[in-house]
Amino acid sequence: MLTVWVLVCAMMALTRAEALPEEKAEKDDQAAEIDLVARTFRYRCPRGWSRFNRRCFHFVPRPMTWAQAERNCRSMRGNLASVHSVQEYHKIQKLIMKATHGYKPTWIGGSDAQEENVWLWSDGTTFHYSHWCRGEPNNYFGWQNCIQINYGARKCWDDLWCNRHLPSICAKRSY
Ligand SMILES: [Ca+2]
Ligand SMILES: [Ca+2]
Repeated sequence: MLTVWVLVCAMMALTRAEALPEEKAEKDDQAAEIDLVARTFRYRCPRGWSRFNRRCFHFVPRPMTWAQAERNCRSMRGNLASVHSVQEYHKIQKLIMKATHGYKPTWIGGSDAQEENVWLWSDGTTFHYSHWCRGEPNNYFGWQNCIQINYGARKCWDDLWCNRHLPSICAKRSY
């Protein structure tokens, strides 16, 4: 008798599950969310991002203008990377080397577009560290307001025209 009752219950549950596909979708969403949380706590950065000094960094190979690159980072809840030490700079260079097998010129989040020679990071942090190449920033022809890294033989920083198309580095806080 008990067996029959269990069978009936199971069948009812099955029928119900079939009748309510939204409920199944909701369960799938929950499973995905649990999976995401598990992965987050394991890696502390989303997939494809590398952790360093409590931040996650991500190289974007597609060439874009500086503003497009910043907007693209924001769509992933980040900003173009700010850089605060030579260790961070080397970490970013390593990421680029790993992705491109070279030291490709790449946008980071510094610009002096608001006021000439007042450098600001797009993530709002203080601009205290820099790695300028000799003779840079030179604001060449008066319109160079965005920072490219890996410039020249010394792979240092240069101010460049913001409408040039370069790969970019995004950053956001790790969990
Ligand atoms: Ca400038
Ligand atoms: Ca320059």
